[in-house]
Amino acid sequence: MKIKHPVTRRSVDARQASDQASSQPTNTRTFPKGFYWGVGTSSYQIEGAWNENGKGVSIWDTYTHKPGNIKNNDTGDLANDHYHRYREDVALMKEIGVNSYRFSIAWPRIFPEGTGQANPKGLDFYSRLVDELKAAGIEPFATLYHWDLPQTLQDKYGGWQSKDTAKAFADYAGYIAEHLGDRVKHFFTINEFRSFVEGGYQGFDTQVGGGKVLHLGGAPGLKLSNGDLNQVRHHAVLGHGLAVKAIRSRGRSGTKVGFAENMRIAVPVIETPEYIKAAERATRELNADFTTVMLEGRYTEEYLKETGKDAPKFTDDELKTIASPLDFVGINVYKPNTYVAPSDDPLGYRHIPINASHPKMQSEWHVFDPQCLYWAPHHVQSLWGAKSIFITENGCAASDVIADDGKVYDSDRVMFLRSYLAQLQRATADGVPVSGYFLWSGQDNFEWIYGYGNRFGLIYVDFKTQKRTPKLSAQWFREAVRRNAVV
Ligand code: PNW
Repeated sequence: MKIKHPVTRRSVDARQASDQASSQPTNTRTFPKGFYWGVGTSSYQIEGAWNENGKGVSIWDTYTHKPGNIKNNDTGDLANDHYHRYREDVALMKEIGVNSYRFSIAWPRIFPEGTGQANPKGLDFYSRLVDELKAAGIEPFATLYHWDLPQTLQDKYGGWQSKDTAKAFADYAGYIAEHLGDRVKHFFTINEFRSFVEGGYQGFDTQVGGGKVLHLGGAPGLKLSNGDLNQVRHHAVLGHGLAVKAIRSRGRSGTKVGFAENMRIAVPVIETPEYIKAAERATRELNADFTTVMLEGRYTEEYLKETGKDAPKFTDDELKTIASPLDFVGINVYKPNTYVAPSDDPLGYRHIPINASHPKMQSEWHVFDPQCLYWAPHHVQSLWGAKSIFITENGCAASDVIADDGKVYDSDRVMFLRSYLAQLQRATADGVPVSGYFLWSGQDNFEWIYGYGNRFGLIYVDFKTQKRTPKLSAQWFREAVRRNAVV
């Protein structure tokens, strides 16, 4: 209901102010000064050039070349041809206005055999990319492992089944810090421990037509027992810790390092202190194998009890290495993993089922709830006292098409970003130290076992012609970045 006021000089001023407000909202949700706004990609998903200029074969080259592993038998052989088009891609990012970019380095481009002789042409590509970014005013954030392990290390050691792979990873990480550390100040060691370990070393079976069962997951396509899988988890976090140490000793003094994990997120059903405590406890236990051990230097009692005879074998020294001090914590946040309520049992929480009608984004795993982007960084601060947190991935797939006017109207992605980012802003307003946000993804790309069907980009890519078309969401994101606020 509108309330009428007598027209006085004062209310006229007020009316003018409110007219302005309607065209330019004044209650925008502003992010902290110096906030990093970026987009993310990974080497195998965009680069292509899988066998050019001395690059070694990666486990994803091997895996995608085997028919039946990937939807439509898509491969990353060419992908977005970013290896040759990186200048155009940096220019497109500059147009969106981002001040940072999270990309990953393909280990087999640098060390074709995983260890030993470096390939100077591999390093040269990333060096040129970094120069191009810096010239465009975009801060480079490099991920060292986004799943494309050199095939040689798979053949020789069984990949992450062996500590030798963790050691080789640290050598490679130190080499990169030494050679790019003059211009790259931020490194993420490993991307999504859980995804590549569980997908690649155990995977899952799925029924296909004619009673046939298909084994899916990702490279290297193994099917290990639970005990062996837990040992792989341990070697992955050990690799992270060894890499942190190598980066500290071989990088520059200002070099900063952390990890990027898709931690499981428990959301309190109701925001009361009891529910929030329950959600924190659940988040700590649900991530016992990766985030918790990296930030606490111990496996929780509950994890060791639950895994029993399948628990990983480890030493105290290894735990110390795994929990090497970090400069920031990176988390990939897409969905809540569970809703929880307080409980009287010793764990202090219970899971609430997610209703079958709960809204989802296009990916069948993608439960929609913006609250997770509030609670994830909140838990990381309250559980582990993190001083700096990056949202290393957030975004969604959508059924994007080129409209008759040549544009891409991804209204659902705009809705997704607006509502998720509003919750992230709420966290920063509450004092949660979030330093930056990387939207997944800068462009549509090779979405692992789903091939090119699942489009996550701000920029639409026609994979036949390599034509790039910024979507409506790119326009929306540009405005958010420009105002440093959710609009
Ligand atoms: C991440 N889930 O994977 C990866 O880091 C990216 O390479 C990938 O393209 C992106 O997210 C989109 O999928 C995920 O089931 C895989 O919740 C699975 C889940 C989340 C992220």
